[in-house]
Amino acid sequence: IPSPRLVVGNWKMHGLREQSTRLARAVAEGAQALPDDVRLVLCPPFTQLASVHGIINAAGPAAPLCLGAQDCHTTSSGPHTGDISADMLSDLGVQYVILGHSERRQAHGETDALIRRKVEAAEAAGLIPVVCIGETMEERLEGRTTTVLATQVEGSLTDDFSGVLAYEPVWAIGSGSVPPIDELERTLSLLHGLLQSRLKMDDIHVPILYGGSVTPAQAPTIFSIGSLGGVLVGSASLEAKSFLRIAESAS
Ligand code: G2H
Repeated sequence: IPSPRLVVGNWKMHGLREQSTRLARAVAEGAQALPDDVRLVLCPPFTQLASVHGIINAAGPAAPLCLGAQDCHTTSSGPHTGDISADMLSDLGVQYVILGHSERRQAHGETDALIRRKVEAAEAAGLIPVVCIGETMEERLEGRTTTVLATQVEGSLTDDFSGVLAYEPVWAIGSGSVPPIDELERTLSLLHGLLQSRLKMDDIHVPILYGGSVTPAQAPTIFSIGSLGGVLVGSASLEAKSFLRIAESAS
């Protein structure tokens, strides 16, 4: 079992000040009781990063809490209206950044090549990229899952990638259904193999997370896969109790 296991909360575009503060405080309080081998990463929208950072700081260095963002630009500064760079995130105390989420691939036309440039920017700024990949329902039904994942691993990672890979089947996101556990197990070993052939390093340390409709009820089954590095949680991370229950089953 990879240690620590990561439980990443992707808040997406949710949370005004009061709600975000309340959520982060409740998670920080509950996190004190978590075992040592679990690490929580809170990824609020850009606007709430500073206040969530304050709450994580107040919890103290022993708390298993980190701050993450949901995207970054490919360059460190410049004439890019509305964009946020990895350096700006790092300057705010951010440690992780989600890149290539399927919602960005779909709504913003993000390609593997663009995501790879974002990964390079994140790495240069000292952030840990959490790169999302996953097949759509159409691709799955056509039996193209392996090819799609291989293309995404090939195109969106750097040669010496040492961040985190998140497998998020697009059809499972926000749908309430997760892949059958034996299928998920097979996909994880496929991904381990793809990483071995993609990365130009002898020693590969890339935790693989699962994301897509992770709930407290399903978490124990998902975490029963020994090689799983953690989970990426969307809607269930918006409620402290459910997020913490998921984290409890990671150990
Ligand atoms: C997948 C996941 C978090 P949810 O997007 O990245 O969201 O858990 O709501 O399916």
